[in-house]
Amino acid sequence: MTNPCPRPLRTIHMTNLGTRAKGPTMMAALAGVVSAAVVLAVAELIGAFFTARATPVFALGSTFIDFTPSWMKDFAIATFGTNDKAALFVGMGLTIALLACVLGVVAYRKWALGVLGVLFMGVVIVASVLTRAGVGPADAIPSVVGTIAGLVALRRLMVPLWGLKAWPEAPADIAADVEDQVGGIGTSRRRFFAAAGITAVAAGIAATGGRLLGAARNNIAQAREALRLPAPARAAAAVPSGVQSPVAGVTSWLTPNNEFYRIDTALSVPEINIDDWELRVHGMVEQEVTLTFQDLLDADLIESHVTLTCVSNPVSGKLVGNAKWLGLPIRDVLARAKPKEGADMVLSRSIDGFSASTPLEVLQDDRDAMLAIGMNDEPLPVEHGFPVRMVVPGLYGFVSATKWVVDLEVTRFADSKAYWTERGWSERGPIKTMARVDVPASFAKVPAGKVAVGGTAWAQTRGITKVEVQIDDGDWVEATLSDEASVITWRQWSYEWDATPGIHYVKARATDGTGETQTDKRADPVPDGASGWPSVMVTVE
Ligand SMILES: Nc1nc2c(c(=O)[nH]1)N[C@H]1C(S)=C(S)[C@@H](COP(=O)(O)O)O[C@H]1N2
Ligand SMILES: [Mo]
Repeated sequence: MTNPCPRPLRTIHMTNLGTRAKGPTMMAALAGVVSAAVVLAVAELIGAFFTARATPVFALGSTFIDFTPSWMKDFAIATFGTNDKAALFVGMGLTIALLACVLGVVAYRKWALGVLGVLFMGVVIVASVLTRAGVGPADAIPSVVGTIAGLVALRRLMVPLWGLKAWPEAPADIAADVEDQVGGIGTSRRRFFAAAGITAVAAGIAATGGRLLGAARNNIAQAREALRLPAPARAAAAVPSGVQSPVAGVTSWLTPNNEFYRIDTALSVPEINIDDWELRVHGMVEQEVTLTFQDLLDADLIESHVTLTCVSNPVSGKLVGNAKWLGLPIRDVLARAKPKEGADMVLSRSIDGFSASTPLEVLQDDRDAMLAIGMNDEPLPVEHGFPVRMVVPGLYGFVSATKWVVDLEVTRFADSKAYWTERGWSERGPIKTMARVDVPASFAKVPAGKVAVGGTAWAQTRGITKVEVQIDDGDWVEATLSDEASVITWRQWSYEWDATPGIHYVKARATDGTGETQTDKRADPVPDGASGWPSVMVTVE
């Protein structure tokens, strides 16, 4: 007996009608996400043969950073701290996934429109790659190939989905052979999920492979390990034995490389082969000069302890560190280039597009501004600018300490603006006199009686001549200064506090070599550095 409408068919048909809108749409969205993963993974794989900055993930991330308003950057740094880059990648990943979902659904409903959408995304990716500094037109290849691969993947995933769509809308077929159709829809689903799964795994393998291959090919870490630094023509002045505060817990006077703060706009650390590195000195000069890394190795290098400070460092902050640098005095390079009359600034550029404006005279005076290749007796760590960076005593890093430096343009403040100046920060950045209380830590609980207080203070190029401590609203009392190595390094201090039970505030302030005492006027880091007295709350029990 043939039943014109067997129950299994109705059930399946109804189920399918119910999920027709939702099921395939969700699957189309998934197809979009998998295809986006293919775009990025294939670009990553092929990108292994190009500069790391040519991969879409880093290019998009960097473009995003460039367009982020500074309040949002400040918010991100305040909220996520040094995880701000991780937060950016997560945010970017979610945005890309969302867009990919939409594109998947669009492609499912109207293939041509989906293709247009994917191509548009491809153009956006290529544009963001090509606007990175130091990339050539060929660096678009990974993104272009990635986009094509993504389109192919999307097409392959759509075919079984369209099969699904056709089923409920093809009653003639159903009537013809119910069993087959039931098998058909199951096969379509299975085919889709199998294809999606295989594609996702392949994308994962391609991305991982790309990473490994890229790392192996550009083995900058290995080149760095193999590099032997020359002895300096002028060694660093001997460091007095008493530079370290006797108070346990005060920051180490010499900051180890792996504890040195790191601030930069680079999402992927630029990878520069020492054989490829060149520094061009040009602009308002009598004589253009080009230096190779070998030129630096062969030159008369100097060694000097210099404390670097970030303009973004809040009062009591940790974005400051002290290291021994080895490098070529920039004044020697400028002496060869012979700046022309009227020039008052050097715009230094890194390979990744960062730039800093440094007053010309600061690079010519005797403060030992240098093109550094060594940090604490090692080649520069990659994230601190390998192979060459600038180190300029007395100025915040954003206007002086260009890492991965490749270009010095002698110019005028009136004619050129540096990276952060274009984003609302000042064009010059002398370091403000600042004291920091390291011990006791903020919110510490200490027993009543003698409590060791200590910290550090800096006023590079002026030096620290006095640090005072104030408990609550008491009198300012002079702390004991540790030995001074030089006016361009920080200076530590200590103080013995007779602590009574209760909640207390320990404040500090420094006086620099010009006799000026650190201002109590609170200022935010923007535009030219934070000011105010550090204050630590301590519970004495
Ligand atoms: N190429 C490049 N150099 C850069 C930066 C950057 O973003 N890119 N940041 C500057 C800033 S703001 C500071 S404070 C110092 C920090 O140097 P460090 O990371 O070695 O501590 O580097 C400077 N040099
Ligand atoms: Mo900075």
